[in-house]
Amino acid sequence: MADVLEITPQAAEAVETQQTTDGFHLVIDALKLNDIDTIFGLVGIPITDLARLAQAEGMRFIGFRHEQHAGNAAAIAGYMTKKPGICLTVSAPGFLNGLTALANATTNCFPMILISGSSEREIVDLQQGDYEEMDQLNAAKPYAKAAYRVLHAEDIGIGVARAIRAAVSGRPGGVYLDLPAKLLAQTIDAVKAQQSLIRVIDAAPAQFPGPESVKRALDVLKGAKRPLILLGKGAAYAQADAEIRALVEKTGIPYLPMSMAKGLLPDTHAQSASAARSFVLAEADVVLLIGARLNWLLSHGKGKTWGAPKKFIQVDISPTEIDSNVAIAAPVIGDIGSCVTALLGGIDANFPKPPAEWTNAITERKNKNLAKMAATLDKNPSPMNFHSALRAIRDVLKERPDINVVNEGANTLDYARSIIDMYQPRKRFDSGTWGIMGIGMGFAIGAAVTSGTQVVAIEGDSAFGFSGMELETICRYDLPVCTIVFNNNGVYRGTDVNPTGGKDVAPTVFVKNARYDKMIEAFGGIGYHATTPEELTKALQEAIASGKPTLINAVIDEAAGTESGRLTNLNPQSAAMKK
Ligand code: ADP
Ligand code: TZD
Repeated sequence: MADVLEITPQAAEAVETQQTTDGFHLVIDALKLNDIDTIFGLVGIPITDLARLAQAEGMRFIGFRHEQHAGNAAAIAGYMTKKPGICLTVSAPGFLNGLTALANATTNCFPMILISGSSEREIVDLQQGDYEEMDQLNAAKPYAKAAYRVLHAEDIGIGVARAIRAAVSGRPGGVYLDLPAKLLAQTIDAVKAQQSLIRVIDAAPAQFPGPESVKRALDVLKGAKRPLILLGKGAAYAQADAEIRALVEKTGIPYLPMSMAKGLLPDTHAQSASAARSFVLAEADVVLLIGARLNWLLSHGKGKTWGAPKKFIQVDISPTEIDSNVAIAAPVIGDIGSCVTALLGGIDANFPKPPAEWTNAITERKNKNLAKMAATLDKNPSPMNFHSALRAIRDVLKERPDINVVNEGANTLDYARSIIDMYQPRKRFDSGTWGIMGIGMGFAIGAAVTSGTQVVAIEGDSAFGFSGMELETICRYDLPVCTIVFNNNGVYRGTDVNPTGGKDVAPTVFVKNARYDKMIEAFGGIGYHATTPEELTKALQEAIASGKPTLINAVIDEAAGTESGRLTNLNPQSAAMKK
């Protein structure tokens, strides 16, 4: 349902003065009408004027150095706000640079809209060789939740409305909107134009679960001897924080957060089973999945990780997610807020609590693992390793639970995920479903612009390299982003050698002892060089206190960590070569 606008005072004035408007203005009007206030992008033909106009009309335009990072910023803004983040690019190459971010958004269920200018249809379709010619609409389709093209100015309102609805309704995802250059320049009667715009009503409507599905789920849960709740980033996205907390606390069931669901309940919560992850996954007999998929990150719900056979209850908005990897005993289909509320309706004082035998076994395992981890974290090796560096960061961030944390790398990602506690929902943004490198600076900028608060990006040196040029963007907009580069001289580690003894270094090796801190100084930011946990602590405290663009070059032992971090099992050939 959408309402057609009443005639506005501007439109009334336009009638009197016989004004016309054009595609450029209508795109901006359509976005603004739907409360979209920020565009992330990179200008050029044919969208430079669109960006200028957006700014002139009071929107924020954040210009990037590469479209992929603008797209990632838009995607994370979408995840944080449940409103589609907007990325604007030029045609063909600009579009393709943005497409990686669009595909990543779709894969991660983040709502975003990639808007790209495109060349003349007549020339593209006859393949006559236009400037930046490409059939972008068809290129986008396999990687987007939906893709649309607008050919007539009077359809811009519909195009934008369809894109918004597609991005945020049901399972969120990336949407492509193709705007040919000719469309932007088209003129149209101003009154007709205003009347063609649509304000989208209830873009992501509540979807209530069937009562029988709720009863089935509660029955399975009641029969559990060793229940577990698994929270995914869908649960964080849903913004049903109080309901989810109530479900966990009323049932007393231990829970595990997936990485971006960390902080939905504070990681220090007594019921968190994070420190006994392998144990609970293997031993649980009933698992309630809330906004988490049984993909590779959860070993597809089977195999050694999952131990004995178990029953799954799955709460998800997408019906086709069910049974995608293993049989689901009790699917509950709907939006997480509605589903969790419905489940809570069936949980009263008589609802069986998980047996003490189960919760005590978890506590015992947790305490053992936490003590082991504390001993590792307490060590002070020289040079610093992942653990001692992360201990320093953990202790600073503990004091500022409001800080947004961006995290990518291999070892840097794996260790930070388990060592850095999160205390608030939607504060951790990482490589996600694909394990993609390159989200770092895009997510950091998106999070800083969206929240207006401090971001700390914890980056492997290889991971950082994918988006490092966006340091200029961070400095240009004076964003409170502190990037910490875990510098161990290479992809994974810096110790590999070329077995031939030839001049080229090994494929994983970078320039030794690089000074990433100097990079940010080139743009007026503040660089720090830290070789000990004490220096790292001091630098991070200063960086956060300054609220300025900062970068800490944290020197990590180049022999620390493992190849592929914890994904060594996905890299059997390399492991075999090293034996
Ligand atoms: P993680 O990587 O944290 O395990 P995934 O991205 O695999 O999480 O899973 C997120 C799931 O959440 C997806 O299956 C998606 O359909 C679902 N989802 C996203 N938003 C909602 C929502 N508002 N209500 C219900 N399910 C949702
Ligand atoms: N390219 C892209 C886009 N995504 C990827 N995941 C990879 C390449 C492969 N890859 C990983 O999976 S992790 C990684 C790469 C290149 C970088 C690891 O090195 P790092 O991290 O320096 O960032 P650590 O912490 O030193 O291990």
